[in-house]
Amino acid sequence: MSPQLVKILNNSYEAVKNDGQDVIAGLTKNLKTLPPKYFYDDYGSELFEQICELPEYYPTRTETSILEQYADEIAQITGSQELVELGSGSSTKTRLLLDAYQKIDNSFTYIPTDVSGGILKDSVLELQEKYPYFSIQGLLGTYEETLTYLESNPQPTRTICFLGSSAGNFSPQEFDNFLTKITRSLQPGNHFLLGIDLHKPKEILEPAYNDAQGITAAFNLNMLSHLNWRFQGNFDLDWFNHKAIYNQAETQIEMYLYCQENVTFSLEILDLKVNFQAGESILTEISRKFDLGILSTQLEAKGLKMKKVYTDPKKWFGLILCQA
Ligand code: AVJ
Repeated sequence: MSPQLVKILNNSYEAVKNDGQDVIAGLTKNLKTLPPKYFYDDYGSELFEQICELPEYYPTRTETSILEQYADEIAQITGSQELVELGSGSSTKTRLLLDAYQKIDNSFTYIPTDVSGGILKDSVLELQEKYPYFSIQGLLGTYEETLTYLESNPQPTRTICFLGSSAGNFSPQEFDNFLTKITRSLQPGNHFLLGIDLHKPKEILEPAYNDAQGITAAFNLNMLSHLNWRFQGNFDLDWFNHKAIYNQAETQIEMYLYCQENVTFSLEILDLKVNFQAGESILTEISRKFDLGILSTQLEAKGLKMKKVYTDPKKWFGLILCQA
C-alpha cells in the first residue's frame, strides 16, 4: 500500500492563486472561451463516463478494441516498471495495460493522475483491490502540475500514457508545448503512449458529440454549474443550449454553449461580471482529429521516436508508441 492514496499537487500557493485566471481570460475575450478542464468536477467526470458508453461515441470503444489486441505487446516492448497516466478518470481502458504488465512483473507502479479528486480516489481504491501487488499512487492536479512533478521525479523505465484523444483538446501551439513537457518528464529510453482520434466523415463525428440522449449536452452545461460552485457564480443553465459542430477546415469538433438572452452573470470569487448578447456563444472545447503522417513528424521533431502505430480496421483511432 502506498502511504498516501492520492498526492495533492494543486494546493500550492501558486496553484491556488492562479485558479480561475484562465476563466477570466476566456470570458473577457471577444469570442468567449472556457478551458475544457472545467468539465471535470466529480459530476462532470461521471457524465464523461456515461459519454464513453453512448452508441454514437465511437472513440472509447475503438481504442479499447486496439488495446485488447495490443496491450501485451506494448507491455513487452516497453518493459516498464512504472506507468503514469494523464487524465486517468476511472482507468477503465488502462486495466487492459495493467493486466498485461501484471503478467510480466509484480513490482510495478501505476500512477493515475486527474483533476477530479472523487473519481481518482475511487479508482485508486478499486485498483488496489484488483492489483494487490502493485504500488498505486494517485496524483491530483492539472497536466502542468503533473508533468512538473514527474520531471523532478525521474524513473529509468517510465511509460507515460495519454489515452482517449484528450490531446485533441489542445490547440496546435498548446500541443507543441505539451510535447515539450512530455519529453522533459521522460529519460532517454522511456516511452510515451498516445491515443488519438483520426480523420473521418462529419456524419460520424457530429452525432458523436450531439448524442440523442443529451448526455453530451448535460456534460457541456455542467461546466457552468462547476464554475457556479467553484467561483460563487450565478450562471442560469436554462439560458444556454449545447451544440457541437465539425469545423472541416481545422479538422476539429467545436463544442459551444449558446446563450439565448441578453443577460449578465457574475463570478463573485473572481470579481468578474460577464455580459451576453442573445445568440452569443462560449467555445468550451475543441476536439481535434489527427493525421498520422503529420503527427509522426511532430513527435519525431520533439525527440519522440515512433516505434509502433496501432489502429483499428476502419482506421478511426490510433495508438502511437514512442520512445524518448
Ligand atoms: C476527453 C477530450 C477526448 O474530445 O472526445 C467527449 C471529450 N467532449 N464528448 C473528446 C468529449 C464531448 C473527449 N476527450
